[in-house]
Amino acid sequence: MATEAFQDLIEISASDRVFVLTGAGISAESGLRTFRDSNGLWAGHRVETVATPEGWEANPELVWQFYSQRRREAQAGQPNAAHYALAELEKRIGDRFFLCSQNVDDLHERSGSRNMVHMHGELFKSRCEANCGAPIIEDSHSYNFIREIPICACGSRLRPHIVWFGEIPLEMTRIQQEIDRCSILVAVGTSGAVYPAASFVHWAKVRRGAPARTYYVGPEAPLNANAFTRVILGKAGEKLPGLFQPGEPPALPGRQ
Ligand code: BV8
Repeated sequence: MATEAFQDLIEISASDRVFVLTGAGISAESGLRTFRDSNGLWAGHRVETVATPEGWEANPELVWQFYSQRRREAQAGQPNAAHYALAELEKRIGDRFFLCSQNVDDLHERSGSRNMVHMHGELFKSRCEANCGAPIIEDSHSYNFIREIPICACGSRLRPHIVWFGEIPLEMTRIQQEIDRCSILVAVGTSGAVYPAASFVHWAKVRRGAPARTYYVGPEAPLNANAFTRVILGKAGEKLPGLFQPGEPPALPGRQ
């Protein structure tokens, strides 16, 4: 792992496929708290209390209040330069770009990202806890003043459409496929504390064919820093604009 800070440039050839993994750090400059910073999201809450199925069973009202607060913060936040830089890269390289976010906010979508998944769920969606078959509900209003748990048409409780600890992340088959075919993996703003997301950099190095080039962008080295080809130290909003250097696609035959 090299940590040159001088040459912050990721060259992308016309055949490179780019897999981007984002974590809470990419939304930090939008005013959303991360998890493990000192005044982080978990401040005042134990993970087990608000982000596990057991915590939900024990105190669903507290869990709904925790996610209502997260919704309010996310609604107040605006995408930052890092979100826009990824949306711009996607525009430039099209379907050779894939974004996997650990974040449950909607800042990537609001900045224009399209080819993406939320492996840990989405803040503004709720679902029937009994999986009765009712569709996942898009609810942009936050449950600000929850007094009773919202109820599904089948009579079961609605729960946040969030992947809690101990639950299986979403879209893992698609994620594995995209890692297998990427030649560049870029992780942005994630501490490498949570699995399986923290393993993606390892998967990208043992994929079929040549190991992918792997980069981390953030102000401090993540726990899995040694796995990256290069660690680019700095804030996402400062480093991502201008970081990617896509090569021009080959001119179509007959066109000059
Ligand atoms: C799974 C939704 C199996 C909630 C989240 C025992 C029992 C059961 C499971 C386990 C176990 N032991 C270990 C596990 C696995 C467990 C796990 O990893 N636990 C950890 C604590 C050890 N994982 C799971 O349970 C997962 N499920 O394993 O199922 C399986 C696996 C594969 C295939 C099939 C089945 C499910 C985990 C999902 C939990 N849900 N989120 C919610 O949001 O409320 S996790 C939550 O924390 C986030 O979503 C994120 O993914 C994760 C890590 O947070 P980060 O994004 O990294 O944020 P953090 O604060 O940590 O770091 C911020 C970083 O940003 C810092 O590095 C900082 O330097 C940087 N930064 C700050 N400012 C900036 C910046 N970077 C750039 N620019 C800036 N300006």
